[in-house]
Amino acid sequence: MLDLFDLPGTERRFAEGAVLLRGLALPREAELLAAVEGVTAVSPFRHMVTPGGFTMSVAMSNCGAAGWITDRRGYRYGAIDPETGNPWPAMPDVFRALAMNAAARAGYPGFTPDACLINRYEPSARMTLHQDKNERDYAAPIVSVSLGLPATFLFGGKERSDKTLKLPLQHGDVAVWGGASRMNFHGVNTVADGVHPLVGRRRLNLTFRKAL
Ligand code: MD3
Ligand code: FE
Repeated sequence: MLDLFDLPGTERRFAEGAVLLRGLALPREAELLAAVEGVTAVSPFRHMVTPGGFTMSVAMSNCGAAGWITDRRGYRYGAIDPETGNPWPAMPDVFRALAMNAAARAGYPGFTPDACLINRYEPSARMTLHQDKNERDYAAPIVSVSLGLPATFLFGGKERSDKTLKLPLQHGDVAVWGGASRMNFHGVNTVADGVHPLVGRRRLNLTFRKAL
């Protein structure tokens, strides 16, 4: 449902500590996409395996000092891309600048991300409800940037069984998750088929974290 609060340039605080900045990434869309291509040319997208043995439908890569990984041994952050054996690519300046600007607007002026997880959803991919618990410092917020195909984001509560708010996320939207919302369950509904004029047949999500 589109209303006045959902137009580009608006800011909506929809939960304690959670702020949605509609369209904040739009002025930098081309540079952001070029930076995703640069990172994933070095550390390609891959479908990781959960500790339970399931292959994720979302393909992932990382940049920054640390990257999020999962395999049969567990979930964790690491400095080395296990696929290449090399450090993750450096965080592009355009990534860091956007994340810091978004965090400052949302009330977190000192946020300096050291990890950026890049999620790629092709149509039919989804992310089931989970909490982000692998970061060392839960006082730091998480900043997320959505590019490409739209998706319905599910924002739950502190328990997996709590009811979820459905939030449509579009190309260019940025969200900041801190304070009381930092440990809420969240996920992404199955992405519907489509083609975005700039990004193609996929949704990209950048999540910036202070992991170390
Ligand atoms: C709310 N990614 O990578 S980003 C993830 O769209 C993840 O790819 C989703 O959840 C995506 O872990 C959602 C928005 C997000 C990220 C972290 C949160 C929302 C959050 C942490 C706490 C609460
Ligand atoms: Fe998450």
